[in-house]
Amino acid sequence: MSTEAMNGGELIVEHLVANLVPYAVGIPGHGIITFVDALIDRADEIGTIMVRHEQSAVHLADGYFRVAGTPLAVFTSVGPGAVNTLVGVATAMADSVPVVVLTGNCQSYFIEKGAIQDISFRQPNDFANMIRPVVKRSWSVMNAHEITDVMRRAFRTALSGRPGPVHVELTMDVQSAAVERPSTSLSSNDVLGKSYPDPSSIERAASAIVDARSPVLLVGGGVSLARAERELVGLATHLGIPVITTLTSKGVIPEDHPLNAYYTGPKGSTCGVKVVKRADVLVAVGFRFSEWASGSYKDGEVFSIPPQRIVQIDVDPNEIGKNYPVEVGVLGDAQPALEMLLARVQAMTAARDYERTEAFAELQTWRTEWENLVRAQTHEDDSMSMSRALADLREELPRNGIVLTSSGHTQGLVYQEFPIYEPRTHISAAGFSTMGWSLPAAIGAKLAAPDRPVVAIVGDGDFLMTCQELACAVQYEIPIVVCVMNNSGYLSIRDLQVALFGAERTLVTESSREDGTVVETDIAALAASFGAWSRRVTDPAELRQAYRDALACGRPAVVEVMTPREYSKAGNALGQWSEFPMPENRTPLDAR
Ligand SMILES: Cc1ncc(C[n+]2csc(CCOP(=O)(O)OP(=O)(O)O)c2C)c(N)n1
Ligand SMILES: [Mg+2]
Repeated sequence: MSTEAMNGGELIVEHLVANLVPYAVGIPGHGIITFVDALIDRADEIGTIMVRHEQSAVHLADGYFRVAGTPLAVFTSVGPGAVNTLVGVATAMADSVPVVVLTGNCQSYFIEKGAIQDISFRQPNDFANMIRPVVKRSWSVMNAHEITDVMRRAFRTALSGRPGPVHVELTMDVQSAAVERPSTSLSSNDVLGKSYPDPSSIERAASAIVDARSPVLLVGGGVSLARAERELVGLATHLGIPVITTLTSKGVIPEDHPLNAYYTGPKGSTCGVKVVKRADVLVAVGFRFSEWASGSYKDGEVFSIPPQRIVQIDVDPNEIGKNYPVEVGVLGDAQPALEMLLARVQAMTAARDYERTEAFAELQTWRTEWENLVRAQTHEDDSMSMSRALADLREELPRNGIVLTSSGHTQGLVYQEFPIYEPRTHISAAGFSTMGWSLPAAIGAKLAAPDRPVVAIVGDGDFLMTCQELACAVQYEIPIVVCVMNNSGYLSIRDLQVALFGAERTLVTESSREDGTVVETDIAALAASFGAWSRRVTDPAELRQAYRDALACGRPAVVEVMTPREYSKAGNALGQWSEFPMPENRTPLDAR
């Protein structure tokens, strides 16, 4: 391709187009306006989406990636617009989701002089310092001739190894400077390959697994990200290994598969904990031994290492052996690693007739035991509850429907109670549990999967943090469904206050006046004001019709479910957080 003159903004758009980025999402301002102008002429190749808050732009891109597997670009102006991305970027970082964030900057020659919205309070150009801890890498482009090198590095960094968000800051003069279009390809896709593990580590892992008396697969978000579900289920079924999943991997093996062993940890499942305790070898794949999955790292609570031994596969060397000593470490992408592992295991031993074993029968007993506990909660009686509302939603949602959660009671309840059957149909702000994530992320998920129903399941507090993005969904006619469990408050935290400190010690968690009267937001009316379809449901008998109508209406839709406020009917009885540092002068409630 020949070189041609263009401006910096146009060259950046050229990079996005070459990397097949389908949408640029954001809010313009003077600091990014030349880049935005360059998008106009490329509208056939890259779409644009206007959001109502920059945090939502990143969440939207995050939701898109988790379903589509390819990144979007986010753009913001300088100053507050850029700073507004931080929660979004941190959320993406916590779950290893790539997003390319472009923020504007003032003129390079005005940095530190007092230019409008410049962030140079303590050091020049400090926004990069703000965002650095929550991105894989940040670049401040001060000269237009750096654009191509930086954009190439940005895409490669975001997408290679353990993926994650990256940041590129562009001064106003960089965007408007004359540059030449490079004659070489701008696409990063043709240079990136998967990280293959060392075959000798695969050999050792295969031996450890084949020789194990009772192995268990601990599967984390790395398997969802690598789309390695086929290889995972292949390995599990060849040897009859139970599979434990997490918030980021729920559904990589269908939850009605007999080898699915649900979740570990006190906020996981009884089944998962029993399966893990029985195991001698823990095969962790893209699994970071988080606090919840590990039972707050208390020896014997979930894991006992040693005597339990670990085979750990991860694309990030920092994860291998981070929390527990590892017998075999395999450094590599979960997809090729599991593929190679399966091939070695198949060469070492024939498929095992696991369905006749005692261990399998035990697993089925434990699965049923857990499913009965869940059923007791979802079908306790005929009254309204979050669990009941979720069970009815599951009945109306096809197996390939996508649900999103972010925080509060809904995140835990959907994790524990809502059966998921296909990979990446349960997507959650797992590591950061960010209120406000689900609604904008659902818009992104729906863009990635326009033919499947997409439902954000949120509490009222979660919804009210980003509800303005209903305007975005209405503007672009993106028919997401938002199911809001309205209990007028931050009741999961209120319930924590009650559980730890007592019923009389709740504060700033209930939306009520001093005299106790509840201040209720009419969420259905609020949704209607944005132009969305909406319905408030108080009678549980009307839930299923409301979901049916919302899913069929073809517009952005909000089902507001009025759920109980009393402790403990408000939330979840299926397990609690096991490690809370009580104030030393207080006794936990249950010990009083
Ligand atoms: C941005 C953000 N702020 C604060 C928290 C801490 N937090 C976790 S759950 C929660 C309450 C959520 O309220 P709501 O969405 O109404 O759900 P509910 O607890 O009532 O089920 C809070 C404040 C958080 N996770 N994210
Ligand atoms: Mg609430």
